[in-house]
Amino acid sequence: MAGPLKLTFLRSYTTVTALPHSHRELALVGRSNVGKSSLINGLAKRKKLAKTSKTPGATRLLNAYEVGGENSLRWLMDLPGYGYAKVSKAEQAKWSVMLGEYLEQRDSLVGALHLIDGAVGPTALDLDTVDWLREVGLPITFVATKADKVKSSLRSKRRSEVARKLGVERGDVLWVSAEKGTGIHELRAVILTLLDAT
Ligand SMILES: Nc1nc2c(ncn2[C@@H]2O[C@H](COP(=O)(O)OP(=O)(O)OP(=O)(O)O)[C@@H](O)[C@H]2O)c(=O)[nH]1
Ligand SMILES: [Mg+2]
Repeated sequence: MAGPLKLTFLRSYTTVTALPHSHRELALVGRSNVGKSSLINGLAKRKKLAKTSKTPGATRLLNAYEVGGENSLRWLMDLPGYGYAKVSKAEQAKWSVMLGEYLEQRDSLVGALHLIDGAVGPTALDLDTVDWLREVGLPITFVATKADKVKSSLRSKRRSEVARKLGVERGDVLWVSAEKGTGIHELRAVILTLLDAT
């Protein structure tokens, strides 16, 4: 079982070109409010490492967290969520350009952890994003969040449904709850393996 990840917040960046060198990097991708920042806190077992909020749009920049020791050059990136309707069109466009450039151009990026709200299931925008990530050729690890919000009687059916919509096998979606800690050990192990940090 993987214990809490040692995560250190490095800095926030506005553009991919401003990012310094890293060796291997993983990005948390997902709709605004899906639970990306909460997951960072859950992985580190710290409450206030990443800023979370009930109001979507809490994360507005590319936030770099170092995984493991100082200068491990293995990073986990907390990114702004997509699909937050309440910010202006201009602001949304700015974010999507920033995200797109980052995901397409970051050389050390080894994959995306694509978060899907387990209680809601994949939205049309999630599925568009999956298509786009597949086109870019970025390996995707699917993580269904907020597992605690799915009634236990519905869980099995929901797992199959979510996987089917994403076009993967049931076992290819990792179900987690940042609130209850479900699946977090497994996700830590997956992250360490992908970052070659074990
Ligand atoms: N029940 C439950 N709620 C959760 C869980 N994870 C996150 N939330 C709630 O979902 C809301 C959004 O969480 P964030 O972690 O801020 O979401 P985000 O994806 O970082 O959002 P943006 O920064 O806006 O893109 C908060 O109110 C969290 O408390 C979970 O595992 N279970
Ligand atoms: Mg956030």
